[in-house]
Formats: sequence, structure tokens, C-alpha cells
Amino acid sequence: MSFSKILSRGSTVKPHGGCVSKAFVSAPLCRVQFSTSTSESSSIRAEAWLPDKWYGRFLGVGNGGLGGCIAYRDLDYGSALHFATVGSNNGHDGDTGRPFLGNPEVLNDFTFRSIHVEAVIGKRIVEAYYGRPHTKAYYLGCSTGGRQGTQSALKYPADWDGIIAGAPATDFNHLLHWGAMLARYIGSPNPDSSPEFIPSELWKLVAEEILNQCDDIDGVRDGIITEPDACDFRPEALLCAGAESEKCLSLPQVEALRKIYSPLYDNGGADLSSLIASGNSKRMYDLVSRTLAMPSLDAFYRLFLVPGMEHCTQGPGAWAFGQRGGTYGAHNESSHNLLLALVDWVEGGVAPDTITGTAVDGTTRVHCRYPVRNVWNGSAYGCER
Ligand SMILES: [Ca+2]
Repeated sequence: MSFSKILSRGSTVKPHGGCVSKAFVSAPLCRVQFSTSTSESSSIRAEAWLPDKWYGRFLGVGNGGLGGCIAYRDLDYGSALHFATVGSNNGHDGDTGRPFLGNPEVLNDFTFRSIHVEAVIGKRIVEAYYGRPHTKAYYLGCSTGGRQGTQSALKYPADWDGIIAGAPATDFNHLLHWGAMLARYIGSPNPDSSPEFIPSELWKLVAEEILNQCDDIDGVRDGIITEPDACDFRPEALLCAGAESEKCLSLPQVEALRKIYSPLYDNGGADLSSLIASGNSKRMYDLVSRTLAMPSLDAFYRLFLVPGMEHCTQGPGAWAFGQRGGTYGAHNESSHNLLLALVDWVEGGVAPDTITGTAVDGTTRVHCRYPVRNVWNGSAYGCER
């Protein structure tokens, strides 16, 4: 194996797969592109970004949605923090799951195999390039990337010494089923066939009413609902008293909202309410706790809930804590950066009790590990059992 192509700080590179037009390079590094077959009818493509300044750590990064897009932003982030960083295309190119059709091996890459391959081959490349093996291996991913991290922990636990699984799309089939049910409840934008349809401009009204009813449950009216599960939203408050207007909802629209905020039952009447996405991570934590018969999983598994964050990033909350690179406001200290906190945990035995997130306006908030509660003490949020 030989390596020759070295990129300098501030370069851009042309990605493959067509998901982004260019990718930034923040640290001087060697970029290695490789591909390998994973079965007779499937293959993955991947890249290793090997920084000049390397402290011996290996980092694998995941993917998003159904996509086959190498996470270039995360490659840049990891290599800028001096990790030898590897990311793959998840077994297919492009940003849809269309290549799965009729090819179960491509689906296998997506489901469990691509991250394992990137770990195994990535580590070999790292050793060949630096002339010594890595010391510790880390994984970072969100959404589908979170699911991939969870799957790695279950299926290939030797691949990583520490895993960050953000907003993991575990129980994937049921999550998609729930999404499909939402579409069914909401109908189509045709007032004749779907009087229950709620147009996009009315969702702002719905969001305002949810905050109106539930914002102060956590003790402070700040635009953030700390415990969404504690919000027993009553959509009837939005019913039009007289003529319909853009300030109220019709009865069919309220009924549709009521269905969305109600538990989903299967044919046998079993309670599927726990499939609501906001509780999916708590549900998984509790399932692991029951399965292992361990009341606390703190020794190896910590779940941090982030009030006011949308999916993986964004939102009114303090959502930036080193989960991604680029413009995501990563701080280079472990109290504010989940990846560096993971390094402290793996290499120093110091597990994070809290993670401090930073909001768009620069304010910070402490996030607590489940099941520790995040409470308002009259002047600030804190963590309390
Ligand atoms: Ca609040």
C-alpha cells in the first residue's frame, strides 16, 4: 500500500456519490479513497482522512436517513480533532433507498455491514499509513448513524471502544410505520377528499398552542418543553368557535391532531404508544435495563436528553455539544463536547455526568443523563434525581 496524495489546510475536495458539491478540509491530511465488495452483489466505498497530527485515535462516522452519502463534514470534524477518521457510503450512492430494491445484500450493508467494514479496513489503512496501530477506536453518528452505532454495539462490540449514537433510529421499521400513519391521519392537501388536512401555515399555530399548554410544566416559560412526555396536549383548545379562520382548526383537523397525539394500537389492542419517536431512546434504554436486569446502566451506557433540539441539530434549545463538525459550534473541551467526553470516559475512566450544550444565541444549558431529571430551580436548569 502506498500513500501520496496530501491535502493542505483549507483545501476543498470533490466528493463522490453526488450528495454534496464539495467538502472542506480543515487540517492537513492524507485522503484515502477505497472500495471493497461485501458480497457477490454489493460493495461499499469509503474514505479515510488521516491527519498529519495524529494522537493514535481512530474514528468511524455514520450516515443519515436512507442515504448513501459519505459524511464529509464529520470526516473533516474528526480529522480536525486529530482522529484518523473513516466514513463510508453505507453500501450505495445517492440520498435514497432505491438501490435496496431487489438487492437484499445492499440492504444488508445499510442494516449492519457497512460500519463494520469501515472499522475493519479503516484500521488496517491507519496502521499501514502511520506505521503503528491505533490506540482506541470511536464511533460518531446521528439518526441512521445513531442506529448504526447501536447496531455495532450489539453485533460487532469489538469494533469500537466508545460509541456516540445520536437520536438513534432504532426499531426502524416501526418508526417508518409511525411516519406512514401520520401521513394517513393528516391526509392530502385536497379539501374535498381530506377535510382533516392541516396546511403548513397552521402548524405554527399548533406549535404555539402546544407551548401555551405545556411550556411552564418544567417551571419556566422559555419556549422549551423539557419533558415532552409530560405534555398532555389538548388539541380541542384550537377548535374554531364560529367561522373557520387561519387562527383556529376545524373539527376534522382537531380529530386528526388528536389521533397524532394518541397512542397507536395494533389489531390486538396492544399498546404501541411507546413508538412515539421522542420516547424511542428512553424506551431502548429501559429495554436494555430490563434485559440485563440492571437498574442502572451508567457503567457503560449513558443517555442524554436534549430539550429543545430538533433532529440531531437545530431548535430553540442548547443543541450544540460537539455532535457534528462544520458550523455546529463544537467546543474543544469535554464538558461541552460529547466526543471529547467519550475520550475521557474510554481513556481516563471519567464518565460524563452532564453535557453542557450551547444554543444559537450563545447561552448554555446543562443536559442530564436519563433518568436524572432536568429541573428549573428558579434561576437555572440543573440535574436532580
Ligand atoms: Ca419551559
